[in-house]
Amino acid sequence: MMRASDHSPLPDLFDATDASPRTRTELATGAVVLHAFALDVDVPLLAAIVAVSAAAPFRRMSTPSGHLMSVAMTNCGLAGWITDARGYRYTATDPLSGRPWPPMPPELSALAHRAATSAGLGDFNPDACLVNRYEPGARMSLHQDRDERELLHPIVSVSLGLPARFLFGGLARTDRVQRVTLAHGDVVVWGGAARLAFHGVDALQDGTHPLTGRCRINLTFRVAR
Ligand code: MD6
Ligand code: FE
Repeated sequence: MMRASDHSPLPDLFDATDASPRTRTELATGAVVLHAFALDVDVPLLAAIVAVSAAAPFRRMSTPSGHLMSVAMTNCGLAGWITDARGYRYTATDPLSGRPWPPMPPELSALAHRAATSAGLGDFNPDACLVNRYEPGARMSLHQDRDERELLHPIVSVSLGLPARFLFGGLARTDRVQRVTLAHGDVVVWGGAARLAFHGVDALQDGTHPLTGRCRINLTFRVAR
């Protein structure tokens, strides 16, 4: 007997022609996980990230309160997100080099645009891509993304490498938190009423991924300015 979990071509054909609930998880109104959406471009995405990090290396930044973040970061695009003693903000240049952040590789912006369209969140043209690298034990505490000028644009988030448990709460820090596993190739598109939802990432479990090794890479695309 054929089941949806068998590797027959039939389920994929259906996936291509309807918004199958099997391939999407709605976290809230305006926030959806597109499972495996980036799987067909994982190798070119990772190659582009290697090139970006050769020009603007991953580094651990300090929060305004002086804590070193466990996640290492870099950026590409016209604007890059940073944090230091002066606060959280977007800059046009990499403070390590004084040079502009590397341009956003077209395969990255194309994927982000395609994901926002697929989620029904419109014509998305990001100017910022924050690249997060998690090694085992690295985590991101509960936060809101509110450093962008216009909060009406969605955010597109791409997960590559080791899986992580993503925490998704509500508009108040104390609201109940849902946990969802983000696996290699999963894309979260989020905007509208959910744009200011609190969220975070549990400490990364140790493991080895065939493409990234012992880490998880997350890309978040935004319209920052
Ligand atoms: C991460 N993501 O998944 C961290 N923020 O590693 C985020 O902080 C995030 O995935 C806003 C929208 C989507 C996200
Ligand atoms: Fe965030």
